[in-house]
Order: sequence, then C-alpha cells, then structure tokens
Amino acid sequence: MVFGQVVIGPPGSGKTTYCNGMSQFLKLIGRKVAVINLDPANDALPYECTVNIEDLIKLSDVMTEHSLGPNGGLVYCMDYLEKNIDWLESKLKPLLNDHYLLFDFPGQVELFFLHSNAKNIITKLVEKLNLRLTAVHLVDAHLCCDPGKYVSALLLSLTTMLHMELPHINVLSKIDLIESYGKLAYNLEFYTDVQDLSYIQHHLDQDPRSAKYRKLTKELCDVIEDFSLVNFTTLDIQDKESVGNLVKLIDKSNGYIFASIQGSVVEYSKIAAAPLDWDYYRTAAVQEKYMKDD
Ligand SMILES: Nc1nc2c(ncn2[C@@H]2O[C@H](COP(=O)(O)OP(=O)(O)O)[C@@H](O)[C@H]2O)c(=O)[nH]1
Ligand SMILES: [Mg+2]
Repeated sequence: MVFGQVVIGPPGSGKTTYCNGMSQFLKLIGRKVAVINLDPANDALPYECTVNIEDLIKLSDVMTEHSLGPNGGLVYCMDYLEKNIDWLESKLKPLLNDHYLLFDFPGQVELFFLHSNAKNIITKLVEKLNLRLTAVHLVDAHLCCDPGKYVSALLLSLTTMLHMELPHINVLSKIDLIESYGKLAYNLEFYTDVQDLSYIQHHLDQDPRSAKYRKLTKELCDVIEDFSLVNFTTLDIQDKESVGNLVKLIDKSNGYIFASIQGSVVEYSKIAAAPLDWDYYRTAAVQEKYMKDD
C-alpha cells in the first residue's frame, strides 16, 4: 500500500513551498519521499523532483502551438496528462515499493471543482496503483482578513472537497504572516473552526458595497453551514511542530498510522480509542460521509 498527499490550492497559496518543506520533514522522520511535480507552470523548483510533467509536456509549447493563455494551457496540459496516464504510471511504478508520494498540482482552482481531468488522473492512479492519498488543500491565511474573501475561501474548500472525494484537509497556509496584516476581526479559532457564520454575515452587511448582496451572502453561508464539512488547520511550514501536527492528521486521514499494524482488532482499537484531537474527529467525519455516499 502506498501513501501520499495530493497538494492543491489556488496559485500562490504555497503548494510548491509546502512540498519542499513537507518532503524535508518527512525525510527527517525517516520516510523515503518522492515529489511529483504535475504543475507545468512551476518554473524554479526548490525541491528535487522524482517525476516532472515538464518531461511530458511544456506549458509554453502548448500556449504557442494552440494560441492559449496560461489558464487554457493548464487545462490542456491536464487533459493531455489524463490521456497519457500510462506515462505517469510507468514513472510511479518504480517508487511504489517504499516511497511516500507528494503530488504538487497546478493552482488553477477550476481544475479542482469544475473540470474532471485532475480528478480523473487521481482516481485512475488510486485505483490502478492502489494508492492511499489525502488531499491537502492550501488556502492563504491572508483571506481571513476580508470577510468576503473568507466566504469565497470556504466555498472553494467545500466545492473542492465534494469534487475530489478524497480524505481531505484544509490548511491555512502562510500563518507566519497573519499578524503582519493587522488585527483580525475575530480570533483565529473563529476562522479555523467555521462554527457560526452569522458573525461574518453581520460583518459583511456593515459594508455598503456588500450590503446589497445580503441575501446572496446568507444563502452561501447557509450552504457552507448545512454541509458542515469545512474547517481549517493552521500551518507554519518553517515550524517543525506545526508540520508534525499536520503530518499526524494526514496519517490518520489516509490510514498511514494503521499500515504497520498486523491486522489485530485489539491494536486497531487501541489506536482508534487513543486521545485524538478535535481536528481529527472532523477529518474522520468527512471520510465517513464519503464512505456512506459510496
Ligand atoms: N511567509 C511565507 N511565505 C510563503 C509560505 N509559503 C509560500 N510562501 C511564498 O509564497 C509565494 C508562493 O509560493 P508557492 O509555493 O510558489 O505557491 P504555489 O503557487 O501554490 O506553488 C512564494 O514567494 C513563497 O516564498 C509561507 O508559509 N510563509
Ligand atoms: Mg507551485
């Protein structure tokens, strides 16, 4: 069984930096890690990648040959990768014995809640190579500073969760910068726990520019609250403790923690009954929902 992470999130949310930091951390704790760059728009990679989509297709070639902009070009590249999934499979096969996989995906958000290519690629890999992957969805913590942007971040996180159908963890990235943006309207837990969006609605209603969208804001917040699936974990990629806590959460979500147990019900129960943090219950609840839906 092969474990790993699918790293997604809007452009600039820190995916490539995350893959670099996460691979270093995992190597430190003794895992053999392979980073797979599937974002043709990544130019200077800070990490050594084991597989690079650039060897299959180049975004610049696609843009000139097909007169496409960067967004259209990326959709084309994902489409091309889906059609040539054998190429990726053959590159991954030698890693399957002993590696932990980190997939660095493109940031164009429409690829993850609208188009099916990226999802199809992941589904095919999961099924054919028997992978256990968790989607790590990065959202720039800066979005908490603006109630409108925060609601759109919640909506994006929710639609991505529902679209991807993987164990899923939403992460507020670049948390080290949050204090430099000034005082937040509410404390950080309010934004991570997503417990009561009426405060956000109230906040938005104070602004005359958004007051006219009051009904729309309410409907959107109701959708987010009705699903009750979104919460965030904060991450400072430079801080080992912060990365370590996230790794624990990811390991629980994709089953890594159970991998070395030799099938004894007692041992499974011990882990299941061990004190788990609040975030884990949320993550487990998401998985449970997906299992029921299946
Ligand atoms: N301060 C800070 N900057 C970050 C962090 N993560 C990424 N960045 C910066 O944000 C920019 C975009 O990061 P990148 O990893 O390329 O984002 P991607 O487009 O999602 O792959 C770069 O300038 C990074 O140095 C972080 O945790 N803290
Ligand atoms: Mg990147």
